[in-house]
Amino acid sequence: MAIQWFPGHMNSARLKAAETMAAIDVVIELLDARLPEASTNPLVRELRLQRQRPCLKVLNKADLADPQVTRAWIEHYNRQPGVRALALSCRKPGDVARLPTLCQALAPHRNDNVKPLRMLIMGIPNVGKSTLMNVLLKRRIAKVGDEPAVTRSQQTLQLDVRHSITDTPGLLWPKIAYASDGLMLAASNAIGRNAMIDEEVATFLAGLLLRRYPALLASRYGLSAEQLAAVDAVSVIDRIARRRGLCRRGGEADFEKAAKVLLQDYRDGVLGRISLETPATRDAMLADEAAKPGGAVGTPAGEGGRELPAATTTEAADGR
Ligand SMILES: Nc1nc2c(ncn2[C@@H]2O[C@H](COP(=O)(O)OP(=O)(O)OP(=O)(O)O)[C@@H](O)[C@H]2O)c(=O)[nH]1
Ligand SMILES: [Mg+2]
Repeated sequence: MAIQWFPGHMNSARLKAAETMAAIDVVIELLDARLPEASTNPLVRELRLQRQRPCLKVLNKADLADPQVTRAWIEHYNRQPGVRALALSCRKPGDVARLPTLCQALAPHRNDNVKPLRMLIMGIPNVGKSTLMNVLLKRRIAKVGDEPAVTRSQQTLQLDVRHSITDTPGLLWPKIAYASDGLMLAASNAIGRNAMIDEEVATFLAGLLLRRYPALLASRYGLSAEQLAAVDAVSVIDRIARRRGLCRRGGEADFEKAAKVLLQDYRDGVLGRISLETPATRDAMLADEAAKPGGAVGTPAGEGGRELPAATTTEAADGR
């Protein structure tokens, strides 16, 4: 089942963001470092290109992502003309504090009290936009929470006389083109609970972990490498249920509860540092999709294309 979630408040948030875009200087596009392309909202790109606003791509939650893969993503993005990217974690306030300077480089004309730099934070739900704003402000002004759609309206605050920052509600888009993107977004808690089926999302996640991070699965759930080598995604969840004593009446494994355990463990980062996609897996997915009968011709990972004002960039892939 294709995952889609575009509740009414997102449509009004999109219209409001389009309006605000006229009165800001730089977009801080927050992506999830564990799934940078799947968490890239085409609406954000469309809105900022309409107004020709420069953009800093920030791969947030880098503390949860595989550092080697994050490094590959940063190199990948920074190779593209007009794209500036860095990775960070809101858990490291020192890294976040560098953002105004990096944004300033993208809009060098906005650099005094008369023309303060106006930054707009945009991104998918639950990616850490409000947390980022609170860290920059060094105050808990915006409400945050580990669920999608916590912020429902825009809020602009003055960082100091030279900088203002606007937090926006998380935005998805009306049609997520690739099923695996919907599943990655759902696994990472960017999709409303009613728009997904935990068991389906957890089965996708288990399959991905089995292929890419079997050692992390083995150590978290006390399964041997041999056991894992012989099972599929569904049986991984079954085994988690049995290891954790999650049973229904009659002794049958409680698949639903075990699915929730796996999803929560991934979201909390207790499995270890995991990236759901790499530049190479992204390209392979797009090639597969394009080869399907009637399949869309995929754009390669990243946006490519336009020249934007040059900025100094830093590559803090570790994010811890
Ligand atoms: N591990 C980790 N967690 C983070 C980071 N940044 C934010 N979070 C957590 O992510 C969750 C969502 O944060 P919010 O700031 O509410 O996210 P948001 O993008 O404003 O979400 P919406 O308002 O729903 O669109 C919270 O539980 C934060 O503590 C980070 O860099 N690392
Ligand atoms: Mg928020």
